[in-house]
Amino acid sequence: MEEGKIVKSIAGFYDIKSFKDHQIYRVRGSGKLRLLDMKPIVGDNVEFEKGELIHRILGRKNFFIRPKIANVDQAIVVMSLVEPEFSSLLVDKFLIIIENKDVKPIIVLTKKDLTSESKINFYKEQGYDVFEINYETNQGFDGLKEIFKHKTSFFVGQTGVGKTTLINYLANTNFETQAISKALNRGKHTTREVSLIDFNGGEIIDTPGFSSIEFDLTINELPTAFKAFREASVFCKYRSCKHYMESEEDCEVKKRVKLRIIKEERYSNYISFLKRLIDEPTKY
Ligand SMILES: Nc1nc2c(ncn2[C@@H]2O[C@H](COP(=O)(O)OP(=O)(O)O)[C@@H](O)[C@H]2O)c(=O)[nH]1
Ligand SMILES: [Mg+2]
Ligand SMILES: [Zn+2]
Repeated sequence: MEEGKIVKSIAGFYDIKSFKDHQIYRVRGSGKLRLLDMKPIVGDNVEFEKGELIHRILGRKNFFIRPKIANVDQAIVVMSLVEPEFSSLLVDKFLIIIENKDVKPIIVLTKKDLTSESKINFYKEQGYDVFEINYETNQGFDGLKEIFKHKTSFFVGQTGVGKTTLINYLANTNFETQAISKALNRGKHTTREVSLIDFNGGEIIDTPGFSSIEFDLTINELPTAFKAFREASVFCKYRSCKHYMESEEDCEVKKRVKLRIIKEERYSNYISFLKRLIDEPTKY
């Protein structure tokens, strides 16, 4: 028996990179695993037999439902300053999902060449690692390649923000970018094959065709999902404080919003997530 990491999943078969010889072996998922309702996913560390079967999935440190990936160290949240229009609500939606899983987020703001707008300080002030990149002037890239060292990273962001362009730039790959004009793409089959690519001593997870990640938070998780809220909520008077109702006195989150430690805009994004979960607890 050998151990390795699933780097690709193709219709019931898996490509596994052996920890021993670093070669790729194609194997099937075993029937036993199927009965256990444990489907191996890209990023899983597994016990396998060469050319045969996956026998066991080793412990997952985290996983995402859509795209299906496991054992992620960090998520690169890509957002354009323009085209498509910048949205702090969308960035916060990605951040709250990622931070709830204790995965480190890194924000990359693109299309600086098209605008004088800047959002770098907005996120720096909130304690994030953030890059605002300009391919025209080559500004904003300092230290960006280094963050990938020995880490498994994936990219998230809506279509058109420049995820593929960034991956190609960093990893010298040649994945197909998509001009915004959707008409050209109509009827075209878009691949959704998730795979791991070696990069800078770590791995980048390529998730083509995924423009979002599943909002899998419950209403009980939401109040402590943002790292900044999790830290504050320790000091809220009520243990299950949702940082929202009038009746929730001595709420540290509300206090920190007043003191501008937590940004007003972040708080109102939080309230809108909360309200949607209250209205439709099962469906975001
Ligand atoms: N002007 C400008 N265009 C960009 C930038 N990044 C990406 N693009 C363009 O935006 C479009 C979408 O990029 P793509 O990488 O396919 O976005 P994805 O859907 O997030 O993978 C393409 O036409 C890219 O050439 C940027 O920083 N500045
Ligand atoms: Mg793309
Ligand atoms: Zn509170």
